Amino acid sequence: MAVVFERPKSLCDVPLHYCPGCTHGIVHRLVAEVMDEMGIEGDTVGVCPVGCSVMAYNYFGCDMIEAPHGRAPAVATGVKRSNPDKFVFTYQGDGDLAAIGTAETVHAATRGENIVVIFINNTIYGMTGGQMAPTTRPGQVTQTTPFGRNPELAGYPVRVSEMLSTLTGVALAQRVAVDSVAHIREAKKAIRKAFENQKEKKGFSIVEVLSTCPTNWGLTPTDALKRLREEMIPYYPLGVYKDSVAGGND
Ligand SMILES: Cc1ncc(C[n+]2csc(CCOP(=O)(O)OP(=O)(O)O)c2C)c(N)n1
Ligand code: SF4
Repeated sequence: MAVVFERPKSLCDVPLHYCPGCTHGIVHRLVAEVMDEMGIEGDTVGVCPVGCSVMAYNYFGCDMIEAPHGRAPAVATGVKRSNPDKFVFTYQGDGDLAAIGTAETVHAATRGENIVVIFINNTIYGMTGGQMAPTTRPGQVTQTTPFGRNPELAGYPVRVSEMLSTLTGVALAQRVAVDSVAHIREAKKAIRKAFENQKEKKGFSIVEVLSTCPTNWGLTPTDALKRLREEMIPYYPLGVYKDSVAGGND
């Protein structure tokens, strides 16, 4: 019988610990499919964050390192510089990348480190119980903003792709989403492009993936996807913010 669907080789055959309906699993699969297609599983080092994806080292079949507290781009820098022939990627949530690790992210990007950053923006601190993240939208209810995020008190969200797109060292800054099959396909293309950029030594490539956290949003998986589509995408428009290869803003 023809096989029409199977687990990518680069994804370990173990149950994921993510909550039902969480889209971390979809993004894991896309990264693993790209590694399979490029045949690079044995030549890739992934760097994990703090946050719900802390245990991604149990799920990807390539070599993995854990980098606590937002330091993933710094660790990835060291790995890549000492092993320039390896593919190196980080996998980070918005608390890890855009709060605890803002400095590491911005400076790795501005140095043009030849790494891939997979950035999961679910607008909340998932692992620690749903506190406000830098990416929490104005008005969004979280554990620490029970009346909705008030920009007068908490400031405005960080738009990571837009911000990084202004930096010369960045080769690719693209925002995608995983709320529909069409968007998941686009997300995979962006991840593939980021890894191809690394192969061609183009510099820093970030793919921001708008994702769900049904548990801390207090929504069913279906309603979480609806929120992603109807509330998050209008606030965080999808698209390529910088593509130096295709004649971006440098
Ligand atoms: C400096 C510091 N502050 C707070 C924490 C606690 N902490 C661990 S994970 C996490 C939230 C991570 O959220 P995010 O990166 O958005 O990932 P998610 O769990 O949503 O996938 C926090 C606040 C920490 N580890 N270090
Ligand atoms: S808490 Fe949120 S981000 Fe974490 S696994 Fe559950 S649904 Fe996913």
